[in-house]
Amino acid sequence: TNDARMKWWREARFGMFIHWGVYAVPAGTYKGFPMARGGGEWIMNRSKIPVAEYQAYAKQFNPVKYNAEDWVKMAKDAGMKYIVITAKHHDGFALFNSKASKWDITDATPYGKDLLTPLVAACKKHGIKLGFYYSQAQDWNNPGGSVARKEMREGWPNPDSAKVDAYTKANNGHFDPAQMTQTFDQYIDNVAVPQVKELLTNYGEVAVLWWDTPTNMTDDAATKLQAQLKLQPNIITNDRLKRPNFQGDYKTPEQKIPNLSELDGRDWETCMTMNGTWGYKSYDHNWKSVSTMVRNLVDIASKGGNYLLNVGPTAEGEFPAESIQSLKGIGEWMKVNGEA
Ligand code: JFZ
Repeated sequence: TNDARMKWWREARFGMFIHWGVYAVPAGTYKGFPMARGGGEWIMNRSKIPVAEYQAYAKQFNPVKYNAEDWVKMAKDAGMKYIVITAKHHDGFALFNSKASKWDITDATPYGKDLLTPLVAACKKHGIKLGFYYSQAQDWNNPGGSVARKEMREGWPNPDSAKVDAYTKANNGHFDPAQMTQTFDQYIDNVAVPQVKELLTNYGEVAVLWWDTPTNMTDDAATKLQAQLKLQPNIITNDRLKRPNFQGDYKTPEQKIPNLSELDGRDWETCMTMNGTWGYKSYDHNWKSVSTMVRNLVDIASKGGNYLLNVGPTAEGEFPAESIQSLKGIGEWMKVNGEA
């Protein structure tokens, strides 16, 4: 039953979100200009970086310091019970070896090795559940993927911004002709569905499928994606595949903790950043204190929700030092006050 499937998740209370990808290379700065606001993972869209130029960043994505077991231990020591990692974010880059696209870790980077495989092994070893975030609709590099219409504003500098804005308006958010050599339906059939199939086939048990931003999503495409979930009978999904017809198993208030009056009996998970960005930004020092994060966790747990707290690793494969410190601090509180 639903209750049996949801049992571990309802008891978990606390998980780690990981936003990791090629955007960790520019780390929030394009052509010398830092993004004025917004997550570092959005830099390609915000600054309208051409496809070829953005893909060149992958040549510098070489996370030789990545140690999946260290990451899992840090999560576990903080009291977290599960991890959700961006298998593919809106930039379309797959952290895994995908046959459906060459815009992946094995074909596009000097590192050349699947990044999910060691994480799967480490999670299994330490009893941590692992889920995959997959940007099903937005994909700024694989042709046919949708592109949220974000206008260029002050703070996302691009010398051609007026021209780029006009083009973007005329082309449903796309800012490079290379993004439009396939239709959205072709993207769904040729990239999204095969990649979701890969994720649900090649990595053992997948605890969560975390969809995001259903830009231009159709019921038809959502139905095709949802059908893949049969590959993992116990998988749990969030509510971002497509609204309103695909509700998933739980709601995802973002960066906010609901009031008691807003709770409607559905399961929910609040995701939050430790600073102001999801993907690594070299200059974001707006870190939340350990006591703020502990208070958030207690507030959320007391209302029956889960807290998914984000870390944005660097292109070398390390957690920011401040995140490591905070995880330790939360772990110390948990040792005294948490349940085993
Ligand atoms: C999305 C992404 O665009 C973002 O990069 C990050 O991955 C985040 C976790 O999810 O951003 C959203 C999605 C939903 C809302 C706001 C931002 N929302 O429902 O308010």
